[in-house]
Amino acid sequence: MATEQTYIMVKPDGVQRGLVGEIIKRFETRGFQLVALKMVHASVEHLEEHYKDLKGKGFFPGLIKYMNSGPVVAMVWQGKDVVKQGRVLLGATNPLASAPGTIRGDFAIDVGRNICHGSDSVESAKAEIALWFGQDGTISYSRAVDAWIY
Ligand code: FUP
Repeated sequence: MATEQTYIMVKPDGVQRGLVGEIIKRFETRGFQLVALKMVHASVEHLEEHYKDLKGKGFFPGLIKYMNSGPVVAMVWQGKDVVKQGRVLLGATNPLASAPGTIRGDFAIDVGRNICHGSDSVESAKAEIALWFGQDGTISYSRAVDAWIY
């Protein structure tokens, strides 16, 4: 059983545009397992910690304001190579490079309104899961369907 985990988040524009179910569906139907989920209106401090690597970038204040503008859906997905595969499902950050068939390629045209976030490495996934779900943790459960996925 693959136990790699990634942090996936539907951003405020994804929630407002009614894309939560669509994004969950793409991870579920690919075969990944949902092991944590919550809706949260994150504080500025929490979002500054999440995006601390981008502090100093010109778009940082706007990014924090946008992310703080409404609730997000925070999730942890588990499965084989889920960190890299999650990024593939999301599509490229640059809208000009996000291919049709990916979430961003199908639903976003502006880098500042790109509807979803996914961890970019196993290390950052661990840090992001701890930041967003540290107090709650994730759920461990078996699925009969995994025998058909792996
Ligand atoms: P990603 O890992 O795909 O979320 O991309 P980054 O970590 O490089 O950027 C985080 C977020 O910053 C992006 F989702 C959108 C925002 N951003 C901008 O608003 N403008 C930019 O030029 C680059 C990123």
